[in-house]
Amino acid sequence: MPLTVDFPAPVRDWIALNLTRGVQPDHLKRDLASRNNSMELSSAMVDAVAAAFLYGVPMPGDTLDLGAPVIAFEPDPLRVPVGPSIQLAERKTRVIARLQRPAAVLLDEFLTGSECDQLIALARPRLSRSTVVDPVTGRDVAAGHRSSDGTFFRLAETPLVARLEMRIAALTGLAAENGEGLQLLRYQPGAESTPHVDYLVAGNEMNRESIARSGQRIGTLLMYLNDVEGGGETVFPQVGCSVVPRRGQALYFEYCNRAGVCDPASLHASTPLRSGEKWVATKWIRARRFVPGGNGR
Ligand code: PD2
Ligand code: ZN
Repeated sequence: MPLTVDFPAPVRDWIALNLTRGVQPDHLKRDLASRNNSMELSSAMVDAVAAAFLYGVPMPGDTLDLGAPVIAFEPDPLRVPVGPSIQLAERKTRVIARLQRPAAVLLDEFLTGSECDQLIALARPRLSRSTVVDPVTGRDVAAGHRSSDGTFFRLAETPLVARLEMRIAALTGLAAENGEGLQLLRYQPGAESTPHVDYLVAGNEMNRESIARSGQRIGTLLMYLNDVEGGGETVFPQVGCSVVPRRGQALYFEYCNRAGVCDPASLHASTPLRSGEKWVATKWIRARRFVPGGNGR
């Protein structure tokens, strides 16, 4: 029978701030224990906040259950159909490889060469420096983990974008409305995306409101629009796996199970591009219809 205790909001926020700054959980536990808290309570408080960062689960409220089961990620099967090829509306794509953890599939001929060129031509004149969400403030900031240029398209903004969104819906079995606006990214030499997870961490008000409006992000589709000359691989450092971008191919991975727990093994990055350009189109997919907030997320 778990024992329920008070969890004062200022203590929770202090733990969240220090975890965001990179302070080790054990250090925080010892610090709390030195201030008249039992080690069991100190550990439970830090573990509950750390779980929100690691597994994308909600931040604890103003009470805590001591002795509650430890959170662990249990993978669900990928939503994608099984088999060597998949019919996606008017187009058939071939499966190159599947990965169980993180749950992923690599697809050939997801887009035609002409579709890749058209997307690049649409995006090139409207590129600006990519932004990321600051985990503390929730605001968009330049640089951070990504040094590419990018632009977003509205849902069905052009006939090509609408056609691709139908293709993605057929792949995932999720409505096109669950998708955030298609994002086009261009990496130039030296540009990279440092290791991150795509699910939203409830560490700031903007992310909490975004999750409340549209549900958690549950999957990412990366569509590679050109062959790269060197570098620019999408890597999953927790599982030691990388994907080399090939024009027209797509990588789809899922990280949030039906219980709302997200997979830390989905940590990923784009390695620094050595020469030329890398173009990729990204679709982030929500658990429910995507309703953008003031910052577009
Ligand atoms: O361009 C990539 O390979 C990449 C890597 C990591 C893209 C993203 N994340 C993303 O758009 O979330
Ligand atoms: Zn990413």
